[in-house]
Amino acid sequence: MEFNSELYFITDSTPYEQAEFLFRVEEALKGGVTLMQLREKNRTTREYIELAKAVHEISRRYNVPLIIDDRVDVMLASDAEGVHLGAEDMDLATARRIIGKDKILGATAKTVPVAKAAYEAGADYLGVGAIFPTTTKVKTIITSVETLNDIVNTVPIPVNAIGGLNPSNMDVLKGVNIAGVCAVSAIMKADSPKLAAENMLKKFREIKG
Ligand code: TZP
Ligand code: MG
Repeated sequence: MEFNSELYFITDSTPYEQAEFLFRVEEALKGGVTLMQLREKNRTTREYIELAKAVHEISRRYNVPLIIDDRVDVMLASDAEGVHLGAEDMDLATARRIIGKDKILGATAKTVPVAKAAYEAGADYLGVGAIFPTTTKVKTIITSVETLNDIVNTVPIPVNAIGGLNPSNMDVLKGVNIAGVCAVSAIMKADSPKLAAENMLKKFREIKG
């Protein structure tokens, strides 16, 4: 499936009531998010699927593909457009076999060998980071811009930078041929997720020249 990862918004519903969360998701979509991921770490399977269906109802109205973090079953159950898998999730080749060739398969990579292996196992895009320290709850390490650049120059699939990114620090990515940037807090926690998304996309397009 075709997708544009220029502005990849990753959600964090933890601080919000569901209505507020869904409102923020829709505002972000109005602001120009091109790809989004539902990322839930503390829900039951049933809750994760229900939330995925609710989010998918909104994202499809904006023609923005919805990626589900960690869980192939939740992706299939909500008919979302893709799934994002890391080192502790289902292996990519198995996931590809289950989801078929039309769904989007994303992977996390922090090193060149992992990036190469993910591409070879069938990943459609890579998320690389954290570029900056992040306040979002995540098990991660810092990935240098140099490693990001090496990964971009090694794999032929789109690569997105992630981790602590916002319009005021994205200049470090200038000259690196990334497909896009990912953001959780810069959009999710903004006073206006719509404005935050607009500013982030504008800044990304500026640094891409
Ligand atoms: N993977 C690496 S950093 C990160 C993930 C999921 C979190 C990014 O969140 P934020 O708030 O944009 O720093
Ligand atoms: Mg994961």
